[in-house]
Amino acid sequence: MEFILYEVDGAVATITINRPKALNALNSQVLDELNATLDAVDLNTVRCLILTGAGDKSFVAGADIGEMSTLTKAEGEAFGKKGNDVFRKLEKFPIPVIAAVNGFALGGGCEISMSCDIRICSDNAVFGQPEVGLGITPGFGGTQRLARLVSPGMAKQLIYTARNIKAEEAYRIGLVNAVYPQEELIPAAQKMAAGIAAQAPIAVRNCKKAIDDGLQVSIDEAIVIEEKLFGDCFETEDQKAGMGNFLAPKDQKVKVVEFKNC
Ligand code: DAK
Repeated sequence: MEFILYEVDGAVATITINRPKALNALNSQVLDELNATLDAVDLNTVRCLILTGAGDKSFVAGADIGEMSTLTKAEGEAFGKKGNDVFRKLEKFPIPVIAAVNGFALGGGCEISMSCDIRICSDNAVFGQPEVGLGITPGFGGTQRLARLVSPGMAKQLIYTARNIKAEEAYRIGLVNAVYPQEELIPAAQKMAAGIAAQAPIAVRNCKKAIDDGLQVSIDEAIVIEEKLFGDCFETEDQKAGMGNFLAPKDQKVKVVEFKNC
């Protein structure tokens, strides 16, 4: 891999988009490598994923404008599909994905962060959808995910004006969950990921699925989705271990249940 770094530390894996000379802009090769990296994640051991960018200036400064500038209509569509397929894979990834946004998250950069379950950022982070200034609409789901994450009115304002916002404003409108000094961002992401990885993995996956699938349907249908995924947990050893530990006599309880992911 030329542009993707992949590291595993216990049950937490980190994917770093590593193209700092172009501020980690997404070209076709980055998208292909990201796709292959996601396919190769060992879901038997990895329970939470962190996505970040190399360096301390940029998470992802968007789709590669140089590559895009010469695309024909058909090539533009193919590029859009490639990106959307990877972003959707990330969004539907069975385990939680935390975006650790370490600088610019513009255009496709903002969009890829919104395909993750949780966003935290450094204090120098800048978010924005500048596409209308380039003569295009957001193409990797920005119009859809931003409106769902913040509000339609706020998303429309940001997208129509192409205005970039800093970390504090992103926090205020609910686009990110927390802001950290740059050097504390990755440790904070790792701590959060480890906290997630320590929980019963099947239950965590089912929570992700329940929230994501439930948001697409009516509340009545969503509750049925939750019921099903709740029920599924009762077939697992982890449910027996978790509840067994709660019910065990005080002197036999363990502080941390070691969930086996089965
Ligand atoms: N693409 C390619 N190269 C980029 C880049 C990008 N998006 N962003 C930065 N770079 C490169 C610069 O060209 C420069 O390269 P060299 O000149 O050194 O070779 C290097 O990174 C450093 O950038 P700067 O010199 O510009 O650094 P500054 O600190 O001065 O400025 C900046 C940082 C982030 C404010 C600035 O680089 C900037 O404005 N970058 C562009 C940000 C942007 O507009 N991003 C949105 C791109 S549009 C689609 C699907 C999706 C999309 C489109 C279509 N379809 C469905 C077909 C997505 C579109 C986008 O993401």
